[in-house]
Amino acid sequence: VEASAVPAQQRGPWMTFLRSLASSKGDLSSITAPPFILSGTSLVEYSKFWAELPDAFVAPTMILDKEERALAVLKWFIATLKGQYTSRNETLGSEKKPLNPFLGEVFLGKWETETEGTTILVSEQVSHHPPVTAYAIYNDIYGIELQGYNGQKASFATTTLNVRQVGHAVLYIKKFDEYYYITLPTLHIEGLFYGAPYVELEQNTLIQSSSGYRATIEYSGKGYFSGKKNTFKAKFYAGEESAALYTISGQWSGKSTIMNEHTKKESLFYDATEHNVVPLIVKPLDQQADYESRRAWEKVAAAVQVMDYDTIHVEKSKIENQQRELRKKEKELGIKWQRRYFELIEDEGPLKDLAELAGVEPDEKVWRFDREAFEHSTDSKL
Ligand code: CLR
Repeated sequence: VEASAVPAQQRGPWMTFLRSLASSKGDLSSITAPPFILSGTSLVEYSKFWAELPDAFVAPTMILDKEERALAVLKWFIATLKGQYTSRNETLGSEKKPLNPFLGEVFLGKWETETEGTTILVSEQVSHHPPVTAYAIYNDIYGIELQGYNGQKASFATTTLNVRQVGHAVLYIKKFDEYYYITLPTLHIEGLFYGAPYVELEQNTLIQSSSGYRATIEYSGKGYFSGKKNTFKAKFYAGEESAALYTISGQWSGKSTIMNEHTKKESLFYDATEHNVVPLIVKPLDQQADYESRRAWEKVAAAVQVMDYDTIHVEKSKIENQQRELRKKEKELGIKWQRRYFELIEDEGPLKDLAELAGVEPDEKVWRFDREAFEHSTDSKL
């Protein structure tokens, strides 16, 4: 028997939790987990992982050659994966169960760097059942903007939790009036049995540019492409051509190389170990609105820190009851919850065409950022 990371007193609850996962129907938010696996961070914060490397985020805007530019977009995307999928293991020791955002919960922040200036993040929980987070990240100096939304559909098989991501991201580069449609990988959680969960990516991501360039990224865990974890193999194509111009492969949490399929020359593509994330600047709690994530969850997060299950439960229930009251009121008044900075619209613009170009079923309705609404609110004073 392998050593378990589950604290001795929590082994019973942990087994109960695993069994509850097995019988849950796709909605991870409704499951109660033992305290040692909880994190005090809400899922609405996870949108920040798209731009914790502001230099990689704005880099494509400075490249005039469209092929090189599309490669820079691919590089930025690869660079985001380490933060997205391994940062909890690095900072908290294992993957954890994030707090389940409430409807209308908002997470705001900015990155300030010398070269890139200000990059802004607006993330909002736009749906509770099923959970959906929408976000916008933009840098006006360089004229680049990422918008997206995502939800998760889970299923459980023996000791693995499979998570399919719903939604997509769209990167827009103003100077070239260019869009990149990005699909999200499927993932699974390993190590559950031993109480040391971690994410493995599977299947693929597609990045389709309005310029015609297209990248497909295939993921695998340990032992498929090589004996290493977090590996990927990307193919980079021009237009409808079926022969790849480049093949990029390696570890997204480590080194990857790029091979020019024409010259067969190989060189370093990206080394994740050489780049440090830039911390997001978030307003102090006392200056945040009560619907801002860290302020709203302050007491729960503090209780998670000290694994005080009773307080976690009491404080969580307060938020849940408040939400129930709000929904009840809305029902009585026959009104709907107003999203703060995003709206659900019919997808008729360039994105629909891009999705079709990429060969993915376009979503009928998509969450789009209402920048004007954000800028007219006090929340925009970051
Ligand atoms: C959210 C969107 C981000 C990428 C991302 C990374 C990790 C994922 C998370 C998403 C969704 C929630 C998630 C998490 C890993 C574990 C966690 C699937 C997709 C689940 C809810 C936790 C299960 C509980 C066990 C760890 C015990 O861009």
